[in-house]
Amino acid sequence: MTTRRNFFKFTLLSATALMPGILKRSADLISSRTGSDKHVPLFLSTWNHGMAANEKAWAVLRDSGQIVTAVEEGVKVTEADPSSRTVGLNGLPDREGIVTLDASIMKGSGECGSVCFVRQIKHPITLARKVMEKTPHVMLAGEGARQFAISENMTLEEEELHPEAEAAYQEWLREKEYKPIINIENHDTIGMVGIDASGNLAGSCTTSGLSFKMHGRVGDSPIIGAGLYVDDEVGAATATGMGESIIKICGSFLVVELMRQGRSPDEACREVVHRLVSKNRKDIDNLQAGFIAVNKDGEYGAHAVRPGFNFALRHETANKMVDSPSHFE
Ligand code: SD4
Repeated sequence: MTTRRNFFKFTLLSATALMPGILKRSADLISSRTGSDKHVPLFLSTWNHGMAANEKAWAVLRDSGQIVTAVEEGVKVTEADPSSRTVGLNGLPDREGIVTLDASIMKGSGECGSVCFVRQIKHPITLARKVMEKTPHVMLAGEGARQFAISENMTLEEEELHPEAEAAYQEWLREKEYKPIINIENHDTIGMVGIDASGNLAGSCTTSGLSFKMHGRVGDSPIIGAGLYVDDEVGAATATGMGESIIKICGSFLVVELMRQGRSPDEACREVVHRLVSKNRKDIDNLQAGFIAVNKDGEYGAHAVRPGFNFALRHETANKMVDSPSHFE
């Protein structure tokens, strides 16, 4: 089990690694193999909102030693952010003007939980964790998820669109065109993967999904293996972008399985994006999707369909945004 000591064990390890000769030799070895350094603890989160989420996750891991709590608390920052139109209840609604949320959480041991098509819940990631820990199930949907939240004494929020979401919805109603927009505007899920100093992994993923989607539409984010997959023996991956394209290839599971076969996180993400492109030829001009991954050694990587995808990286010596490589230039 992860303990607070595990977090600090890392500091000792990094201090050792800072011995000049060792650092140089191991850095050369690693970069020739994968292009990414090894770091534990480490957090990766999709898009710019990942910076604040990683910061929170880092502090929670430091204070609690619990990697699963860290990835839950990290993405809760985004879920509660009033400026987010893509995560949480301030997100853009579906075609009926209703915000419906998807979220999942997974531990490297294989335990997982998720909720989809859920309304009025400020922190769907917490509800997903409750599904994982308090039910014999993996996934609860819609009204059933809401009823479970009530039974867990979670507060139901008023269904009132954020004024900016309301304005965007009114604008959309004028044309009622269902045409997903590439990148930032329409694809801004937060997916986070993390590893502690002992190699315990966890991941979380939460979203309001595609804006103006059909009522009842569920994306990849709450589907274990599509939007998120974690295995302590191998690594963890999460996805963002057009959920339909990610579901079709079991994207995050595939990233982890390719790492199991020996690919670096970078190589695995690249190969999965390649697969996604080849299986989604019909829609490829209108879609973006991206993956981030970490392996059990603390190497990380990412790849996207097209430029514009970035992710937040947090480890002992880095706290920054990184631009992902992409299939198309
Ligand atoms: C979905 N994958 O619902 C989500 C949307 C997304 O960044 O990732 N936005 O399809």
